[in-house]
Amino acid sequence: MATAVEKWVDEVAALTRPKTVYWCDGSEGEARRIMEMGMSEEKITVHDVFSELNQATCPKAYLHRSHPTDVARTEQLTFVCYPDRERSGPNNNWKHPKDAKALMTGISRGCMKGKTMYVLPYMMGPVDSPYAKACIQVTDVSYVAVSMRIMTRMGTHVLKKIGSGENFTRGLHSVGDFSPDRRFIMHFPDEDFVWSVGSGYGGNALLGKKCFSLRIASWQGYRYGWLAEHMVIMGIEDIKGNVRYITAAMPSACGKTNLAMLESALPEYRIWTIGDDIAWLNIGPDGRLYAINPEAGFFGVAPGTSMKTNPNMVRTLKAAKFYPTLYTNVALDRKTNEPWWEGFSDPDGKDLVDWQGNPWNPSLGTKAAHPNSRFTVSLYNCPIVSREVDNPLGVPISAILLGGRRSRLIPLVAESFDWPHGVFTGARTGSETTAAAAGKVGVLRRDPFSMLPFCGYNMGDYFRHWINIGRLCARPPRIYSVNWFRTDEQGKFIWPGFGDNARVLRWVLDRIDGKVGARETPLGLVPHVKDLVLDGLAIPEDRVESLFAVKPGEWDAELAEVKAFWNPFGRHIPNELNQAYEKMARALKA
Ligand code: SAT
Ligand code: MN
Repeated sequence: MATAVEKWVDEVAALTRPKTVYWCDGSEGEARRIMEMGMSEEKITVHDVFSELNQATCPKAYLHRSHPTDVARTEQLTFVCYPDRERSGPNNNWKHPKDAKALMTGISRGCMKGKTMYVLPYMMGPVDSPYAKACIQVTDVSYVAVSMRIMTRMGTHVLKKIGSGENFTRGLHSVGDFSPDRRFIMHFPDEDFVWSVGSGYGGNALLGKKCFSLRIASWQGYRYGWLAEHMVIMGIEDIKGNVRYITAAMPSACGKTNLAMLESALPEYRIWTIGDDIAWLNIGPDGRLYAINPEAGFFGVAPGTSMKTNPNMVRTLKAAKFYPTLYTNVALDRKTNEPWWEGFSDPDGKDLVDWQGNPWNPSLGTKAAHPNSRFTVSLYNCPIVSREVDNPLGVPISAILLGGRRSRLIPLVAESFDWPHGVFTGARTGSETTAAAAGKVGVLRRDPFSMLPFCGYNMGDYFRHWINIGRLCARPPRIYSVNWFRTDEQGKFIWPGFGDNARVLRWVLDRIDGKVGARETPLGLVPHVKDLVLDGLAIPEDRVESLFAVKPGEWDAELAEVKAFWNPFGRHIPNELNQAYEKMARALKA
């Protein structure tokens, strides 16, 4: 008798008509064969899907050039499909599941003709974790198949786990003809199903990532009492060997990866990385919140990554452990056959071609690497990977950081008065947009909990769910807002960021340990500057003070924007948030 997995794969093949159906076992030998195919038989426009990079200096590394119109997430083409429109909320594009399926069936008919359909069995989360989920994705692109091997725990063991049951998440992916007119990323949360056609880009195509582990999983979490979040998970070890764990939410391309593997400027602390993008948070038997990383790799932004900004990531990329490491849409030095991007090193003396393969030099005034160029590399390559990374129960969380990219208004760090106030802080967060999504860069938009593009249901209900989780936790973590991006009158960053962010983490731990006091502001509790360890930093004290300035006059527009953002959610916004809003507005006027 055919299993539910086999039946579904047959159904998909009957619709999409691939030349062959290939069931992946997740082994390295198989990945090598798929890479070979991507270097010989398959092309995207004029380029092979992969080309080999310098194996002496970049072991196991390959370059991928995407279709030039397919370089970032396309939020306008991303839908969640519930029978009831209100369920999806004003934060999502909506289609009725019936209409969405009719549309997708039309554009998927025969879309894999002449191609191989890869069947990928994978787990999101540590294989033996009660919180992990078994998934099956099909795809017609070698790049996606190999990326999924890096980003998830993939292998035949997952088929064994599913057995003849129906308890698995399905992902149907095809690049179609790459046409943006026939590109859709459709989510069916009630069926644990994602259907994506027309894009090979990370968040649109690696369906275990944003599509399942955030959009669909957030809906599962809402129903079953847990949280799926766009968060880093990291351990901070002090000089005595105590390790405390925190999570941190930040929008795409706002430094999550750099934070997750930060090299501490304070020698008495060291960091252990668990994840750089997604956290699943469950309430443990002791009433604390426990985090697992559903992923097994990093899909990080290349530009700006260097030995100075993120030495542990450079080491991760050079570690010759897990096969392979992929670079997507970076520039290439033809002299050395090494990848290159802005901020990595001096371009002088290199023979560079840009991300599309055209000769490039700085005088052209263009970017050599695409601003959203990426690397895909295993978590197990990371020299500071935490030994808890495969712990099936996850790690207990002491603090949650909520960040954004704000040149003004938002202080370097502020502690929330209590859990509901923390939820309010998350719900009012704004951030300046980045190249991680198609559209304009640098415009301020609300991005509550950095989840605006990823919350798979009505975000008002999501805020209420957050409030409830705090009630259900006997020992909830404290919540902090952070902002590394405040600028001065000249537009220069005031705070150095990167390894110096350890100074902020230290204050957070000192607060949790009751070692330091704080100053009350309308936004929350901020540090007395004397309590920040600033040795070795060449910033005058008044400049540090300016990171915490709350200038009431500046807040009128911000308050109005928060209201305007919340307004369409109507009765879904919990009362606690309206009360916290009024309280803050009053305090800012006083
Ligand atoms: O494109 S991804 O969604 O995978 C990465 C990101 O934008 O955070
Ligand atoms: Mn992300």
